[in-house]
Amino acid sequence: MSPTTFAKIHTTEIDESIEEQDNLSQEIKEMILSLPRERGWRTPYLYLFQGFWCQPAEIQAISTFQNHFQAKKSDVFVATVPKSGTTWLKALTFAIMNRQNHFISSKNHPLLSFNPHDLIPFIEYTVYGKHDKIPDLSNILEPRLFGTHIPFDSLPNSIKDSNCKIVYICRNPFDTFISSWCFVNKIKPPYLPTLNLEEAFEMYCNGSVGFGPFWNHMLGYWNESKERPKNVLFLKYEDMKEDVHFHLKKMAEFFNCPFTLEEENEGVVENIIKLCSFEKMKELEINKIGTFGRNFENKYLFRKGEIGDWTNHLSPSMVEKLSKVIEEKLGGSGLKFRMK
Ligand code: PAP
Repeated sequence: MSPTTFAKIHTTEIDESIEEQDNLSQEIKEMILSLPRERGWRTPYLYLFQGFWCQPAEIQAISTFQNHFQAKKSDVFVATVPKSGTTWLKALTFAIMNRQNHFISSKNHPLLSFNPHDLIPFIEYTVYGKHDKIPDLSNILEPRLFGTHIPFDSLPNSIKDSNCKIVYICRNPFDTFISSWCFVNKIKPPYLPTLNLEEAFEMYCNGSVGFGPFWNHMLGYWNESKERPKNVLFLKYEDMKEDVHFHLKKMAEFFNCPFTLEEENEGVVENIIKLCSFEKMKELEINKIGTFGRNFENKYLFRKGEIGDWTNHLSPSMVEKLSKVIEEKLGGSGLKFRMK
């Protein structure tokens, strides 16, 4: 199907396609049909729900989550802009939080046989991803670890009012865009056309990308991290790449489980860094052949893992345009990125 054919789909066909989705409740179907929509990157449409763009199944899951989730003060959330280091941050968080049960140097460490997305499940795909069913979370061992791409404002009050911890990562928008564009072209369903770079770029700059606009996503967590630094830790991919040792210790302190001197002397910090490194994770069998979420291949989560790959893809006019968007939307916030 060509991009122009998408534009020509008649409204009644869209309505019918929503009606046919048996993973949506009637109430959600009706609500979705009233929302603004744009062409999606890897689905026919994205819908503007509570100020951010997402897919119908995500809207169903997020609504159930908002209506039913009860936070516990020991809960930990790994919150991210898609393609900004989620897999890495989940691996580091899991390794830090479970280091008493799973020794980092053990040959049986779960990170050697599971992808981080399986160890820290996504709220909107895994935990609440089954139609409108309310999952029983009472048997999960504490501290419970969850992942999410949901913007801060749309997290349930039960999380905002509790003392639980949210660790957030984002990445310079140039690299995030290229990483997203490459990923979507790998995992999109075969009936959708290849996502053209220029077209995807326009959508990204307009904010219409999953969980976007990216600036609102970042600012939501950025502002909250300033207000409640004990509850929201704001990290950047580039800072982590530059000094992962420092940030790993910062994370452990934030989670109230700092590394002891003994652990440091035994090399625990260094061993976590190695276990979760791009090179190590990319070479694991599970990450070469396994799948996650909706049958996406794990191998596509590990592409280059570099800062500045965008210089190989974007034209000078694209760089100028996105730089202007960044300046306009984030300029006054104090939030800055290393670009390469
Ligand atoms: P997700 O939102 O689909 O979960 P996410 O993990 O946030 O994806 O982002 C993937 C990016 O993180 C990829 O970047 P790239 O496309 O520019 O290469 C991926 O390579 C990078 N990445 C994955 N694991 C690691 C890691 N252990 N260390 C550093 N970067 C990583």
